[in-house]
This record gives sequence, C-alpha cells and structure tokens, in this order.
Amino acid sequence: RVSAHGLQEPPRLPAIPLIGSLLSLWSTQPPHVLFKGLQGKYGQTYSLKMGSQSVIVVNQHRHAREVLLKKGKTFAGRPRTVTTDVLTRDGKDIAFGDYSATWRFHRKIVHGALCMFGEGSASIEKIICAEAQSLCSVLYEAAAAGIALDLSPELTRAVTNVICSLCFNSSYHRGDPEFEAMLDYSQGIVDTVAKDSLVDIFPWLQMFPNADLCLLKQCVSIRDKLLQKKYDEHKADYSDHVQRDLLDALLRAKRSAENNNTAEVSAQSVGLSEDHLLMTVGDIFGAGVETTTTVLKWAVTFLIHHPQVQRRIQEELDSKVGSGRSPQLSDRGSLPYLEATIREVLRIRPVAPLLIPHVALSDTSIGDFTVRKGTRVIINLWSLHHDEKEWKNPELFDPGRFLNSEGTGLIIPSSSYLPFGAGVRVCLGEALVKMGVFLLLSWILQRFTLSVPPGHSLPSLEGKFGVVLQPAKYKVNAMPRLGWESNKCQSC
Ligand code: HEM
Ligand code: PLO
Repeated sequence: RVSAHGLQEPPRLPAIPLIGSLLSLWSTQPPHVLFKGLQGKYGQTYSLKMGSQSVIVVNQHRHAREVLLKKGKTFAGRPRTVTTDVLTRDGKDIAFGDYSATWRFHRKIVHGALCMFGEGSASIEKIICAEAQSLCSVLYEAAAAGIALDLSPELTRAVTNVICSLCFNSSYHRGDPEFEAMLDYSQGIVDTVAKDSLVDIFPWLQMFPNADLCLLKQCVSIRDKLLQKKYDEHKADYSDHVQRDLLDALLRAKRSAENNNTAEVSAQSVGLSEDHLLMTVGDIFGAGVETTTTVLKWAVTFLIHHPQVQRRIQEELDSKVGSGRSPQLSDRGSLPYLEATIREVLRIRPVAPLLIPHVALSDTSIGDFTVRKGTRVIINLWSLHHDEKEWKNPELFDPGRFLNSEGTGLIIPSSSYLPFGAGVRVCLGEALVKMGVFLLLSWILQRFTLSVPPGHSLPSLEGKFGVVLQPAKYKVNAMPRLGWESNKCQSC
C-alpha cells in the first residue's frame, strides 16, 4: 500500500493471532537467527504482530542508523512489558525506562560518575589490575593442582568487583555468600526478563501461574534487598564533601534537588525518588556484571577454538610488553591485534543481539516505510553483524578483518557494526567495558595458554538467548607459559 507521500507499509508476516508465541515456542532457532532468516521471504525490514502489538524488525545497517541516529529521538521510546516492569519498578531505570526528562537526567548523572570514577580516572586501572592479579592467582593454583576450571565464576568475580567499586565502593572475596547469592539471582533474571516471553506478549497471562515470572519476582526481590542495603549504608554515612561512587553521586543529586526546592516533591518530579536511584544503580550494576563477563567468556571460547589467534596475541604481548611487567592501559595503542580480537568477538557474538526494543514516539518512517506512533522497532544486530554483503565469511572468526592491510592499525571495515548501539540510547558502558576486557584478557594471555582439558570436546559456539547472549559452561585448562611458570608478578 503506497500513501500520498510515496511511503508504504513494510511487508508484513501473516498475522496469525498467536504469531508471537509461534516465534518463540515453535521455532528451534533463537529469535535473532529466525529474524535474520525471515529476510529471505519478506525483505530486510518487515513487520509482524506480537499479540496486538505491531513490531518492525530491521535487519540492515542503513535502516538501523536511520532509527538510532538520524531519527534517534523519534525512536527513543521503550515498550513497557510485564517482566521489565517487575525488574525496574515500572520503568524507573535508564535501560527499560521510557524517553523522559527523568531518563535524560539519570543518564547524565551516570555518565558523569563513570567519567569521574571510571574512564577518566587512574584508580579504575589499579582496581582492574588488582582483580586481574587475583584472577591469575586462582589460575596458578588450579594449574599447580592440575585442575581444569570453569572460568565463569572467576571472571564474574573480577568484573563484579570492578563494577562494585564504581557503584558501591565495595568488593567481594572468593566464596562471599552475598556474591554467591548475586550470581544466582542475576542468572535467574537474565533467564527470565525481556525476552518477549508469552507473558510480555499477552500481559493478561500473568493472571495464571507462571514459573518464569515467579522465578523473576523471587530473584528481583533478592536483588532489591541487596540494593536497599547498599542504599541505606550510603545514606547513613553520606557526606557532601566526599563522593566515593555512583550511589554517592545519585544521593548528592537527590540532596541538591531537595535543598534547592521547598519540598521533596521537586526531587520526585525530576525522578530522584529512592526507587529511581535504586533502579539506576541496579541497571549499571547489572549491566556492568552480565555484559562484561559475557564478552570475556565469548573471547575465551573463541580463543580456545582458534589457538593461532591466541598465539598471535601472545606474540604481540611478548614483543610489545615483554615479560618484565604486566600490561597497562597505555599499552592499548601498541596491541592492535588484541584490540581487533575484542572487536571481532563483539561482532560475531553481540552481547545484545536485538539491542533493547525501541518505540516510535510519533508517526514517522524508516526508509520508504511508514511507521505509526507506538510501533516497536527491533534492530537485529545479529543480521547487521552477519550480513554477507558487508562481511566476507561472516561466520568465520577473523580478528584480521579489523586491521589495515599492513596489520598495524585498527579499522572498522563496514558500517554494519554497532555492538553498543548508537544515538541517544547508546550504551553508557562502552569505555568501561573496553578497559576491563583489554586488561583482564591481556593479563591472562600474557601468563597462560588456554585450552580444553585432554579428551574434552571444544566448547559450543551457540549462545543461549536471553536479555544477553551467553555461552554455555565448560572447563578450561590454563597452562602457565614459558617464563611465567610461577606467580612472579605479585608486586607489580
Ligand atoms: C544499553 C551493549 C556493557 C550500560 C546498551 C545497548 C546495547 C549495549 C546494544 C542498547 C542500545 C539500544 O537499545 O539502542 C553493551 C555491550 C556491553 C555493554 C556490548 C559489553 C560489552 C555495559 C556496561 C554498562 C552498560 C558495562 C554500565 C556501566 C548500559 C545502559 C544502557 C545500555 C545503562 C541503556 C541506555 C538507554 O537505554 O538509554 N548496551 N553494553 N552497558 N548499556 Fe550497555
Ligand atoms: C542483567 C541481570 C541483572 O541482575 C539485572 C540487569 C540490569 C540491567 C540490564 C542487564 C540485567 C542485562 C543487560 C542490559 C542491562 C541494561 C543494558 C544492557 C539489558 C538484566 C544491555 C546489553 O542492553
């Protein structure tokens, strides 16, 4: 159908009333793979109905850039769903909260706090290196005992401690019961939130017993107790003169809004209620832990599949850093192959393969297609990152594609690459993630060669789809490298 403006409706999948459930229940493929496959029949941008909700799926970078960048504000809305409302007290956070003055204000506070404690500060490097050191000690112990390890809890603890010090100025020791509880609840949330499960498509289903929703509510309640505890502790010893972490920065904004105005009503009106503060810090803590750990796990998984890539990173480390000291952030510029590897991991296994759904805030268009206000837009990053027209052998893990022809400088070879999204909703954690992944990987690979234990098969490269795309569990042998047989770098 062509309108007066030359615009037309996007091709639409047959409107079977239960199409949403059809997609998630009757397909063996995860949604990002299914959506990529549907392009063959319906074109790169098409629409479908999930229950009564219109959804447009975008599988190409030109339309993705139009949505995220050119018309970023128009598409800056977020849908309300049953599961994200449970997680975020009805959208009082940044990631799942709708476009509003509150959302903008919280992004600003987080951005400022991350610059202050994170990217811009030397201390974050020290914190990450201390965690890298502690992680390597665990790998040395395991190697000495001849044990193969599931790296996941170790990587998670390192990452959690970095983000914990940014958010709450605290950290966890191995075996800390609060940390173990956090691992459990967070996995429960990742498994059940925001994956367009039936209850998100048909909200009336929450009337019936639902195991996933029940698990989500339990996990969220455990998380909320932890957040509340941190909040109360911070409130008790808050001082206007010292800002230790993100929670202090949020409390300070709340205090100053309250002081500058007559009643607490004003703090409420800019969205600085206790709920808003807890949900924002919950987002950053949750995002910080789950995403960074996931990238590290994918990196290790691909390095085990591609020992030649691992060797080349180690050669680069040996020649540019040597064996007398540990890598530091200032080495980033001289380790292009490692950087290229991190880029390739983010391409081949995007952490958020469908980003977070966007919503059109007014009637608008994508390319020649009309889009009505309220339509959800799913950007299929998986399609962008595996587009055969943009990437040679997209299924092949090849860090070299991010290097110039001399192999000395980094490039982005295609515009079809947006691991952190773009525009007004762009990820807030990109710089932080890049520092953490770079330092942790470089410390590990300088000291160890990773492989599967003899007789074990290679780990699966298929991810488990949820709000983040996670690799499966498996055990790793970390073999100390020549010259790094013992934990010699205790003091550096
Ligand atoms: C949003 C990717 C780590 C904080 C997003 C989005 C993506 C993304 C694709 C959605 C953009 C959209 O909907 O258009 C990643 C990747 C990460 C990562 C690949 C790790 C490799 C982090 C970290 C933090 C963080 C460490 C916190 C420090 C956020 C927040 C949002 C977001 C708050 C919501 C932004 C908004 O809706 O306004 N991220 N992220 N992310 N990310 Fe990240
Ligand atoms: C991860 C589990 C935590 O317990 C809660 C949480 C909060 C923020 C979410 C994060 C989870 C998953 C990754 C998300 C992040 C906000 C932005 C980030 C969705 C659910 C991405 C990659 O978009």
